[in-house]
Amino acid sequence: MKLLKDKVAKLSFVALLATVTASMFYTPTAAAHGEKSQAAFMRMRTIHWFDLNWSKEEVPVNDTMTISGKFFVFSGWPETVDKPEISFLNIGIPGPVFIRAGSWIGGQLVPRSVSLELGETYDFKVLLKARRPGDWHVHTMLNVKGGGPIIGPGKWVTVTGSMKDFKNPITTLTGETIDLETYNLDNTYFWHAFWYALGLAWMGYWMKKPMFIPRSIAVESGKADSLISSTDRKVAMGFAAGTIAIVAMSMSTTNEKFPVTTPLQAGLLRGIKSIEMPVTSVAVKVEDATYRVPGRAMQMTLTITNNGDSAVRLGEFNTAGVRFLDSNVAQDETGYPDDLLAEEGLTVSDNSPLAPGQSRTVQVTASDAAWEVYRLADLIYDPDSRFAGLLFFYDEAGKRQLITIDAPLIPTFI
Ligand SMILES: [Cu+2]
Repeated sequence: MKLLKDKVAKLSFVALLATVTASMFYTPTAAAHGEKSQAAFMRMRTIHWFDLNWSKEEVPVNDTMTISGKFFVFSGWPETVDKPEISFLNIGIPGPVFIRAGSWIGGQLVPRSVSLELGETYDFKVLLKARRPGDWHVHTMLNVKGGGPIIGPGKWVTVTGSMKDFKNPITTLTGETIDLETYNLDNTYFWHAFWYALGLAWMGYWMKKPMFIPRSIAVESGKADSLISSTDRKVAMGFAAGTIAIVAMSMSTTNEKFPVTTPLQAGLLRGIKSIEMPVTSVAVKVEDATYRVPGRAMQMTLTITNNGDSAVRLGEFNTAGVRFLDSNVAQDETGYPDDLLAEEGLTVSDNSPLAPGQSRTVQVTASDAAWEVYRLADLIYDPDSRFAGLLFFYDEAGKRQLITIDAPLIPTFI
């Protein structure tokens, strides 16, 4: 009987250990990386990312992929976020699992911060080169000085291969080709080790002799001078003169080895070209907009007027990176991230073609788990219950029009 008890005790201990160990190694996959926790109204009323395209979903180390698309700088920019006068086109990844080989806005290379204007739409492209194997959630992202990170949609991209093989060659203007991944590393290690060793040598020289109590007694009894001998003084001078000599010599040999160097290139890039957006012929008035708390949907009453010469239908509503589509009108062909794509998320009370010259008031419901998963429902906690988004209308020829809307978003409670 006792034997059995012992066995049970032992086994439960093992089970406990296993549980603890398992829980230590359990890391739930996060599908979003930062943006969910940001204020919903801020995500809806700053940068609208659209027409995004990730050129690949799987990339071997050293291969490149591009993320391209457009972003609209919302005109009703929140007060608490500085205007994007100094912004930087970034990419949201956990460290350099890719390197950014290039990034462009409006066709211009943007390695520095740029000035963007409210109400303008820009196209961008980022060229990424795979470095570290793994599954990475790659976000487009804009950093706004005085505002913080504005995180765009993220998509999972797999990097295969081995990081050992990663190369980052670059040819300098002096004609030398170097690998930025390892360039100058030995030199950095050498000089740091050298000066550290010199510091240790200085300490070692004094530490050979007793350090504290005998010296303290000598100082207190007025014999402090006896602690530093003439040899000590010579050694000190040797270290001082040697250090100055090594600094001067190594500085001049470095200048000989690298005769052409330039200062760090910096400074804001202004005059970034925005896209000339086509004149729209659809007018939309948001009569009211509500969302149920708790709930997974928002509702809008829209009065749509077609001033063009072709009948139009509403295909998409896009806010904070979540795309609600009416699958009868629009389908996604870009491999947009699943968790942000509501393929049949948009319901319009009457989405029959709206003839030219006609006006119609419709009930539009944008509904998907994403509304809750991406915590847009958390607008209830925000100090400004207003939303903004993009509406995409399609005419009979499939031509698309983009209309931006914004209005108060009023909660309704069950
Ligand atoms: Cu992410």
